[in-house]
Amino acid sequence: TKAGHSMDWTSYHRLSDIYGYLSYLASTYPNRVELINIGTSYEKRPLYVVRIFNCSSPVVKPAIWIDGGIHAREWISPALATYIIRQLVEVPANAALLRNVDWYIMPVMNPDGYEYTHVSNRLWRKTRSVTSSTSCRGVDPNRNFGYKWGGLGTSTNPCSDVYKGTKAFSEPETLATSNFIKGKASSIKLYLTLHSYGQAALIPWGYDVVYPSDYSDMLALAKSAVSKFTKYRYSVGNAAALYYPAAGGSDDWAKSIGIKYSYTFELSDTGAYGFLLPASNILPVCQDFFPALDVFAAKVATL
Ligand code: ING
Ligand code: ZN
Repeated sequence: TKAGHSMDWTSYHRLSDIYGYLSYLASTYPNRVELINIGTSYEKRPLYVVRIFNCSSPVVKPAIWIDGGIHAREWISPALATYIIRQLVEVPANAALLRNVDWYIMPVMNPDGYEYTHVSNRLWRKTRSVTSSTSCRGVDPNRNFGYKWGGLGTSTNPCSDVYKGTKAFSEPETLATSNFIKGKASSIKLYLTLHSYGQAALIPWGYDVVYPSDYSDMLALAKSAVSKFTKYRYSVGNAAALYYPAAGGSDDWAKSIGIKYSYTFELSDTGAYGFLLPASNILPVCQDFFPALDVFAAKVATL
């Protein structure tokens, strides 16, 4: 096509459209976009992180990490992650967001599960790895990160949707992601992971109703960010208190390695459609969310 890619935000897209868009951006905007292959999924799909930067000032800047698609069925999450990529890369009015901050965005952390929801089971949540059960596949990637792994809200049953896996980072997807983030951890000052649903900004710790010593700093920034939303109302609070205790989440792990500001965003809706959010909601959700990144970028620029 004329555009050079098949991506838009009026429908949900297959992985090939998303990955095609990432390579289009990397080849079209080589001075602002770097496409990084950080590893391979269980079913051998590439795992991609996009680095978005402004090369005019060569110093190492503080960085923001955003991931989507940890859970396969939460389609609004990769849709928002790719929208954020587009806004940062292709909309000149947003250039200020790149001035003092670098961005690492991984739109689909669990590509095998994402494709499985498109072709076989729309409500699949986990990875697609083979387990000790002959009939049940997959590990919950958001129970597989290596902080308090195996604690509350996790299962040893491979047939459970919150199966923790055989060990922390048993999944190639969580292992590659965590290794990449660890390698950049001194520059990454803020970790954002996009899920659905519920319209909430969840703050660690999630493994139990326990509050980090700097919780008030984390709460203040989250409240300031969601105050930018005009269409959808989000609740803000401790993940275990607002949702349920669940160990092995990515936000807890990011916090545990020293990334002070670490959040799970549960996007729209509040349950009417749940995971099956109609595609007509993609643009409204994305447009509502994007201004919150001003708040995060301004904070990170001071760190
Ligand atoms: N929600 C998260 C989950 O993994 C969560 C929310 C994580 C709550 C950790 C509390 C602690 O269960 C989704 N959408 O899966
Ligand atoms: Zn989720």
